[in-house]
Amino acid sequence: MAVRPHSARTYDAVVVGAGISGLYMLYRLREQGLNVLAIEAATSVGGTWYWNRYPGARVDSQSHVYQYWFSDDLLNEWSWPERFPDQAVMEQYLNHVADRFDLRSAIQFDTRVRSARYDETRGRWTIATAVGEVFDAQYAVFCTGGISAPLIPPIPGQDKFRGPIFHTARWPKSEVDFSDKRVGIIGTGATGIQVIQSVAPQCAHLTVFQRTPNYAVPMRNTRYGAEDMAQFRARYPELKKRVHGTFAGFDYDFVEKTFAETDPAEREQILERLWNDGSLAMWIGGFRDLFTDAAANEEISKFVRAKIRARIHDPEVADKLVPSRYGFGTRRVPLENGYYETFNRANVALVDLGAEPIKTITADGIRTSLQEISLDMLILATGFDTGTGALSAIDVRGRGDVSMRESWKNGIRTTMGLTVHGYPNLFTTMAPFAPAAAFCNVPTCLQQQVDWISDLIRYARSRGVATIEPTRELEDRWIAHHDEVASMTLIPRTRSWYMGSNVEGKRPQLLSYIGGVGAYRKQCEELKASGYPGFAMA
Ligand code: NA7
Repeated sequence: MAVRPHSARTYDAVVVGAGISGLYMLYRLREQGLNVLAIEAATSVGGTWYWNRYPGARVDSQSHVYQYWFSDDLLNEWSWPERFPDQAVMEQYLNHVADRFDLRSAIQFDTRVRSARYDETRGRWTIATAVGEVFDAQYAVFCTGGISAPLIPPIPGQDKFRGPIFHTARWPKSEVDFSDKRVGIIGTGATGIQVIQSVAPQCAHLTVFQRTPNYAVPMRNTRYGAEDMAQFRARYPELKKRVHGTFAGFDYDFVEKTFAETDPAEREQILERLWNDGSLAMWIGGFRDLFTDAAANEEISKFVRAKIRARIHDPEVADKLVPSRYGFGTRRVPLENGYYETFNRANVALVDLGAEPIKTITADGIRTSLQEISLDMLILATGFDTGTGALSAIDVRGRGDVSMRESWKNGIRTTMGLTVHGYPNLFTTMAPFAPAAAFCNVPTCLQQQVDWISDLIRYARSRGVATIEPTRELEDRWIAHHDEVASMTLIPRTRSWYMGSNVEGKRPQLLSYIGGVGAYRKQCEELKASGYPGFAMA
């Protein structure tokens, strides 16, 4: 007979992670009377906004939608200083939430979860940490983030380099001094762009190592005062509903007509308007056929390419920086502040890794196939093992001792990114096949996912149900639907973290659901309203 593990601390639920979704999950589960512990690897709350403290880190969503909606008091008392706040403000906000709702007392910090095993006889999870602590819980809820497992590129020689090497997602808390330093940055994604434009004016010399150029859109940031906040507060009741119904969880949505249906003069007008908005609306608030019609996508790409080219002085540098091999918006569109002008500076050099790949890191810098570049400091803005990385770092075993990480090597499986067949009473947020990070203003999706999971747990408990598990049929149906929607778009044609193709050996598969936040939510709500068909409850 299975017994409760020796010396285990017992909870109704263990939540792993204290970022945006972990904090909210803790709040919701505690609200319904559960005894909950949250376990967090960091020394404090914040998740993404705790770890990513590199220079220039800033949110690409407008602050008035990048927030929690569950408390009117919180909405009324918190004032955003800017349209696009920086990391420090985001971290302050999440700390404020943790304190305001007394969440910290239920979080064990500095603790990394190593394994989670389902005990079929008892219908409970045994969760063990890296230092051997053991927790026993009915529900295991993984709020481990979709963009949280940093990717260290397999470039040889990293141990030989004499200077410091920083990954942007493991940036030190103490200030890094760039003055008099020759800095190298590998990576030009959303993170690389922010760190490049911030470090260039502070250092002696910067070399940017670019594998793939990106289409970035100017961020038009503004300061907010009391009047702006009063206007937003008046709109909050409407906004909190609106964000759940749009394509990408923002307050804006696609324009009505497709690019193909719009005449050329009007297209130009719309594109200029979107460009001048200085936000992600240029991408997910414009023409919907950007994602599905190669001809429309090419025309919009041409518009963006011309905007970028006009800002770069040296035509040869422009040839390297302007993307030509894939369409605008088929990988994440970063926002930037003077990124392209950075390459007009005398102290900045661009190395095109397509023409001269990195051979090795040496004691003094980086050797490409054509040259040796001397560096004092190296920054890796090389991204993440997205979607699965954080979950696969934990040895999760469900019914029959089946390892999630092993079975996912043959193809990822989830039911709507919220639960997994074979893993009863296990829930996930920001996992593959829900509309997370790639196509969603993250807090919108995370709050919807947390609410749905919390409602399901409430439903089960109110009926005396001990275990909840999606059926294989429901999961198959969801995966088929997810794949079908993905195949109707241009996204799978481009190599990016969206497809997991930034990780060597990872099977390409669109990680985020692209059917739209509103459509996804509707399907979740229908399941809930009809008593969760497709879920085995015992
Ligand atoms: P991304 O978008 O995955 O960008 C990583 C960058 O690092 C990208 O330019 C990569 O080139 C480059 N990279 C990765 N590995 C290598 C190697 N081995 N050699 C050279 N260059 C490399 O990560 P970010 O952190 O910028 O952003 C992730 C998300 O976080 C972002 O989209 C936001 O939603 C928040 P590649 O493009 O793969 O050729």
